[in-house]
Amino acid sequence: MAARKARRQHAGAATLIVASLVFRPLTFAAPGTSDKAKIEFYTMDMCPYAQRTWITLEEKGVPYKRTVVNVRNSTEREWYVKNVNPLGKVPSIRDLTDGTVLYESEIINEYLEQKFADSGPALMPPSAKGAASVRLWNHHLNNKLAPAHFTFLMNKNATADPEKIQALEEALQYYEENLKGPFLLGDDFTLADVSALPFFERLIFSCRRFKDYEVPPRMKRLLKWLDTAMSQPSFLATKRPEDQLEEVYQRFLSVNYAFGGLNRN
Ligand SMILES: N[C@@H](CCC(=O)N[C@@H](CS)C(=O)NCC(=O)O)C(=O)O
Ligand SMILES: *[C@@H]1O[C@H](CO)[C@@H](O)[C@H](O)[C@H]1NC(C)=O
Ligand SMILES: *[C@@H]1O[C@H](CO)[C@@H](O)[C@H](O)[C@H]1NC(C)=O
Repeated sequence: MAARKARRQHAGAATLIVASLVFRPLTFAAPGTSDKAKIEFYTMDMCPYAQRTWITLEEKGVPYKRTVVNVRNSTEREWYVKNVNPLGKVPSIRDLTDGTVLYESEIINEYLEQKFADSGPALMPPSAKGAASVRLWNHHLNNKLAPAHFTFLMNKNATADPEKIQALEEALQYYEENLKGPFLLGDDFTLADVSALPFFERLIFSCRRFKDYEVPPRMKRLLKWLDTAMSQPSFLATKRPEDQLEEVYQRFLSVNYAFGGLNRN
């Protein structure tokens, strides 16, 4: 990690200029979009954060073009860090209508929601309370559920599994107790549902496949919400193939990947 950072810092300006001249990442026209794209969407196919933005673009019906970035390739990474996201992560967007460049999935999604307020359904409640509630759901997801899932999944000490499951179920119970139904905030599908779906997709798949674990049947409200939210066409359009999820998690498990190093992405 430190070595990679040092290498990045020592990459000279000349290298960066050359890289930015010679390298243009592959772009794909998304189905139904054309050269009228309003948003350039920088993504990696298996990234759950990028999938949040993908779902939002589908919901809003904004014409976009998809650019796949391989941040693990140093040439691509240097180009991307210099020209798009200084943090070197996906997702990012470039608003082709005015040149605005943004990163961080939740910030991007709120931007798309406001910028394209007249397009597609509203994904943020109009009240201050409702908007705060979306952000609180996301906070719980990022800080409790996602780390609890990953810690359980990566744990290889069977004696410790019960305590990992307990932490995971505490995080799941929060959904069971607080979701309004049919969606997290009530009648409307919001950015809280959008942020959560890619993570639940991975949680359900990976716990079943690698830990022989299912979301407990007693969490009836949670299971009902999952059933409803996962039928949303925007989610179905972005759903990841199970063989590819399997490959990603096999790779994480084989290198003891620790979710951004310190459970912080
Ligand atoms: N907080 C960020 C997290 C994004 C993130 O961690 N993306 C991962 C892929 S799933 C990434 O680009 N990692 C590359 C790296 O950290 O070098 C968000 O919400 O957008
Ligand atoms: C990294 O990306 C560049 C530009 O697309 C490509 O030419 C090169 O072969 C890639 N390197 C690796 C190791 O994949
Ligand atoms: C495995 O987990 C148990 C329960 O947390 C703990 O007491 C034990 O020290 C762990 N063993 C190893 C090898 O880490």
